Amino acid sequence: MRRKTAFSTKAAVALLGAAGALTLGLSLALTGPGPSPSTASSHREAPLISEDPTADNTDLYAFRSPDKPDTLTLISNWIPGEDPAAGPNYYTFSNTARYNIFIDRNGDGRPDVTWRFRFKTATGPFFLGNTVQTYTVTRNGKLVGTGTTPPNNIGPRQVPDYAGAVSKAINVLSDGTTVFAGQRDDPFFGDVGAIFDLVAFRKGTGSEGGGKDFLSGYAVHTIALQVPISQIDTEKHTVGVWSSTDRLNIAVKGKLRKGWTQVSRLGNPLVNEVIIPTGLKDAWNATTPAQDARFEKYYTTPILAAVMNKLYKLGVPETGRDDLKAVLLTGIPDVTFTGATPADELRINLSIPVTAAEKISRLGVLGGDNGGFPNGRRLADDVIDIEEQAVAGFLKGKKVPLGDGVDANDKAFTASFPYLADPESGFANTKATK
Ligand SMILES: [Ca+2]
Ligand SMILES: [Ca+2]
Ligand SMILES: [Ca+2]
Repeated sequence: MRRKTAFSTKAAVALLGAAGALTLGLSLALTGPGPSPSTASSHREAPLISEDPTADNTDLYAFRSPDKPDTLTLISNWIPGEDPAAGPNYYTFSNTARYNIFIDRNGDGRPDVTWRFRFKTATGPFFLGNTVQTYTVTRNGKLVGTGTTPPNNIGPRQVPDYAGAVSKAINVLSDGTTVFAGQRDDPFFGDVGAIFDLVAFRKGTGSEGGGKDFLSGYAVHTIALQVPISQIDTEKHTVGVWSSTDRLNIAVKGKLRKGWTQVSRLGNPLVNEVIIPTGLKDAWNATTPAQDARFEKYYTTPILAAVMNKLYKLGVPETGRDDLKAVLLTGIPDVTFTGATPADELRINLSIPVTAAEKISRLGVLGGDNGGFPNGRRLADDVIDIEEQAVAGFLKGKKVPLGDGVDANDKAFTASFPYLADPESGFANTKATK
């Protein structure tokens, strides 16, 4: 689902008319330039990766840790739409993939720090799949530690103390980085159900609540890192982050490729869904940020802007969108700018302090809160609303209160690493209505 994001949004925008009286939704899925419903469901943002969910990045977060502001927390999630009750072979990381998290410190779109994870699963008991996995972590090719995931939250008989199992799974690598890997509640939130019903007429939808969180009750697999800022800081203080997944010896367009091939990547949320045309989505997943110049025109002439105008006559600027290029490819001037090289990275200025709790805006920089997206991304940042409003021209002075009506995650985040909520238990089966 995702966003790379949660739902492939190509989707979806719920609009609240400027006057506040009329609520509308729209689905790009049924319009000319967007993907067709058959090639993109609510859980997959590009045709190829939709067939390989364990390699599918869903969301990436980067923020100064509120309880330890001298560290940067990086959270990368994989495997969209995990139903915690889906046994007996429950969701786990793939044992045949490489999971990567990158930091670019000099703005060239190439990694300067790379953490790489490989997982192993022992055979499970009885007829059940084993959800406890061991893993190795390398940093720039050198082994920096090993770890064990907690089990998935299958139910109280298998895992009586889930929070305790999670605490035990947190450990510190030899490079000083704190690490956690395992199942968590999906922190992404959005009203995908209404969006894909074409016309989202839920009462109050828009940027004023009233939406239904499609991702409620679903889990993801998380890799979380907490890195001392002193290790990665730079003169300009801004670094760029992205994550990716590689597969070994796979066929690409019917041809066997020897060695590792990147099959998924994620920097800023929703880029592959909203910005990249359907025919190029698989190619985008296979390229690196250093190669993003080839996609620049889709940022400066966004398809979504044209669709907003076609359906709702909003007068959104359709061309010359240097504002979107800055936010997503080179950084915001004087805040997260990293140079002329266009690269889809989640940029964060490490000198900007953690926002005080009472001043946090879910709209981040658009809400006057520079501690949030697109200066990094916090778990509670409402990136659907932010990106819809940004595409509509917020940074060019055209402020339309767009949103999907879901303003927060279904579960509260925790106050310490890894911050994500426990997944619902499979036994609780929260999505069943009877
Ligand atoms: Ca670099
Ligand atoms: Ca959730
Ligand atoms: Ca929202």
